[in-house]
Amino acid sequence: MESWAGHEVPRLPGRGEPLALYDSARQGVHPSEPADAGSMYVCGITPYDATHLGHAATMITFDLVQRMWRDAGRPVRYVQNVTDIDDPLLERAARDGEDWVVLAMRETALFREDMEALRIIPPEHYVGAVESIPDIADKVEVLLKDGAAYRLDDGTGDVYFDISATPRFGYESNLTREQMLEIFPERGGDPDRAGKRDPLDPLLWRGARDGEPSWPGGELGPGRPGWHIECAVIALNLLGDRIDVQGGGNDLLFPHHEASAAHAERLTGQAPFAEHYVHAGMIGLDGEKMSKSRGNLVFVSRLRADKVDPMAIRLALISGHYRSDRTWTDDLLTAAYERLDRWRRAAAAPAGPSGAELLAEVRARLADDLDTPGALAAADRWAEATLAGATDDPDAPALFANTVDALLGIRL
Ligand code: 5CA
Ligand code: ZN
Repeated sequence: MESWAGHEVPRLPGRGEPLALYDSARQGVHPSEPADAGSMYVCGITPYDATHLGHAATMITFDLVQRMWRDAGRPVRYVQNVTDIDDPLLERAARDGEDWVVLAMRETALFREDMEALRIIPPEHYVGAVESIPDIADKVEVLLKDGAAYRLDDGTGDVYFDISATPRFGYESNLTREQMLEIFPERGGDPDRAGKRDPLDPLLWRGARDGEPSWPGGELGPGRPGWHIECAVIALNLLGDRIDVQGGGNDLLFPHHEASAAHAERLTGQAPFAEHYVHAGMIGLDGEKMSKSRGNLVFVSRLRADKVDPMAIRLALISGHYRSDRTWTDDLLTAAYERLDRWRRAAAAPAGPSGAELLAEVRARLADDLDTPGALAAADRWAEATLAGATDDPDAPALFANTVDALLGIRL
């Protein structure tokens, strides 16, 4: 499907630093130095209640990865999906008496607008689950034939993945089986479904039901894809057997990314599927995770309609570290406006302290697992000295503006 429009990213002098990122599987910060192009798959929206600030924060996080790789001279291959068919989307459409296709199209269009406003560099491929159904059905068939999947014998046509088909199940999330069993039903899993070999086996293909949309599945029979196989197949098809970064919010640590990795690894015979499994923290409101089910959502489009500067939204969201769960408050936005104002005045100054040093510092902070609070502090120090009248470097204000534009996505 259509992605969104990109924008010019200024080129910075010299070469950026190699990026190190926290990998959930290895539970540590490790270099992410793709030999050639950096490949990244990010789990995108299920198109309803978009774009809330949690979605925005996660998309900004992976936008920073892309910016760092580019700055280090690497081309980037970036794929993002839209889960434009799944139970939660159908449930929301039914609740509101709306056609699910119309709901998905409208919300995806809104998401694209918000991404553009937030200056998120678009993915090379923006791919819907629906358009991927033939490919997904093919891969489910392969798993069935390979003995890694099984069909329930209750006449539904539902197909499940057998988690014992991979010896590594659990390596990505590092959760105990007890923890997995607790989380699984909270995140779309069905541990109590009769006929499954293991309660944690994830759904690969849901056989057609009356009143539900379905697609021809070849030998599988009509139905629609499960959630995890969607992301595994889209990533494999467009990025190859092994990717550098599998990204999303930390609500996807389990079962989504664990199961996607298991599917991909069984299909390719190669492990790990991703070099880095990178998870952004949850954005909350009033102490609770911002989520569709809780309904405590702040929308980017609502803020934009209220004439809030998207750059202030972006700056507010990156003022905390991407990995920490954090709370959205009006104070955060006020502080972001004050910072933007100081930065804009400093960028318009005739001179400032060394621009090269500022650039090196911002690069170094971001290269260390996207330390945005550290990068913002460095920019603040430079702006403060500039506003206090430092005159060392007449080229520094322009370089400062280009640095925060190229690396942080903040256009002054
Ligand atoms: N379509 C699936 C992924 S394949 C999905 O999780 N959709 S979503 O609309 O629920 O979320 C879209 C992206 O935003 C995911 O990467 C998810 O992890 C992330 N996300 C959802 N809620 C939050 C939140 N409160 N804070 C930060 N990120 C969030
Ligand atoms: Zn996904």
